[in-house]
Amino acid sequence: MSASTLDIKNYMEERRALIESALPQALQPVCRGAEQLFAAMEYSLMAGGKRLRPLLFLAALESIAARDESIRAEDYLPFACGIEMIHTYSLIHDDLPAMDDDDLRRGRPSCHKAFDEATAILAGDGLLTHSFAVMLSTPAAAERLLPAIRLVAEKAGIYGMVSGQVIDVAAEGQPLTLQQLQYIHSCKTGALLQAAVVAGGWLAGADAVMRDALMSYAGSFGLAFQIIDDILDIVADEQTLGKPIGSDAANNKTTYVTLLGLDGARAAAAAALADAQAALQSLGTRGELLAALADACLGAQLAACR
Ligand code: GRG
Repeated sequence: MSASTLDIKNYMEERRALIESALPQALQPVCRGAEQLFAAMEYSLMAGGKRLRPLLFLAALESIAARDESIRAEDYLPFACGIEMIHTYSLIHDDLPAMDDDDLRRGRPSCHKAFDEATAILAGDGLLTHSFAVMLSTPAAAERLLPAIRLVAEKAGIYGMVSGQVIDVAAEGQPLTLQQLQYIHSCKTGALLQAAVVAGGWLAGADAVMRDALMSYAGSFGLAFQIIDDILDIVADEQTLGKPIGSDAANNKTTYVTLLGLDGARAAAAAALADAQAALQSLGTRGELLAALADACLGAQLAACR
């Protein structure tokens, strides 16, 4: 294993540990009479996801901050946690019977199975709403914090994930072109990844050129991530994935694999990963951490897609 591989693994482990210890604090104190709601929020939030979005957020923050020692990852954990809370809410709602109707998530019963449907809906609502209070508690200057939060609100909401989900649900059972599929996923999955990365940039003082590079990196990262997710839905097993496999086919969904075949989907994922790396070029050495993260997260998964 090369030195740089070792470094990125250490980086990811250390940042993940920070995120894991900060997350439960975001749901304190418990509101009297709403113990079941808090239990459901904590159940889903602490179920052991990969913490990809907060990791990307911290990596972008630290990359742009470069040698500015006044920017320490520890101080930005509230923002990182808020992003993970939004992601977790989206998974809870996505699993509901009215949406994907999945019984398993992150290796255990989905929220509405472990609790009940009303509690799961409200746990999602609670995580989403409270995420903004948590992000606003980040000790950063308002001129950096507010645009970052606004970006998250737009990309997680009606100008990103929520609209992507609506279009996806409406398209169920209908054949889609590659272009339509890419549009849906750029909203549904890519937008929150973009928000995480570019918000990290905003908070570290990235200028417009840097933010463009980060946006483009995260867009391509999201595309590769989604194509790999489609491939894994076919080639992985339920235990590795922590959720049912074959759910795309069962839901009659057009995927990158149905449109391109397995080999074509692998090639498209590799091309998107290369685009993500290329987008970082204008950042020079500031792009190295994000490039290594893309390789560690996506390159490794892609290699496992055999
Ligand atoms: C309900 C508004 C609303 C939106 C839901 C993100 C989403 C939109 C649905 C998730 C459906 C899905 C399985 C999409 C594929 C890509 C994806 C987002 C996978 C889950 O993200 P990971 O792999 O999960 O980062 P962990 O559990 O590791 O955090």
